[in-house]
Amino acid sequence: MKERTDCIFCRIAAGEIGSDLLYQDNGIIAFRDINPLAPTHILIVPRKHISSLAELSEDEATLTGTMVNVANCLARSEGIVERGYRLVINCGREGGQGVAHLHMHFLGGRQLGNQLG
Ligand code: DGP
Repeated sequence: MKERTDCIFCRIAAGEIGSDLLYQDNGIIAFRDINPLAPTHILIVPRKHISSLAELSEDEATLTGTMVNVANCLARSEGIVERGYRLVINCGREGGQGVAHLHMHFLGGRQLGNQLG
């Protein structure tokens, strides 16, 4: 799969940059966030370079469901499936997206606040 040499998540997916990898298959990788906002903070990332949710084509939309499946598996392996967790996808500048490669945040392990915005 062609990765972007200027994209940090493509480089992590290619194994060029180390990460605390928790899951990988042909399409998805998951690794711990370098700047965790909760005891469990994992990034679920498609290997394919898609710059944001807004760039996801109709054909690729099922990828988000696959990412949710990975999140549910991680919730079990992290032992927090009963306590609960939160999935977040930031999209674009006003959506708070910093890294221009589609990713889902998996947050858990503490009581998360009610405020979303
Ligand atoms: P966002 O703001 O939604 O684009 O979140 C990007 C997240 O990516 C942010 O929480 C920090 C994380 N991150 C950035 N660079 C790296 C890295 O090199 N390694 C890891 N593990 N996480 C990173």
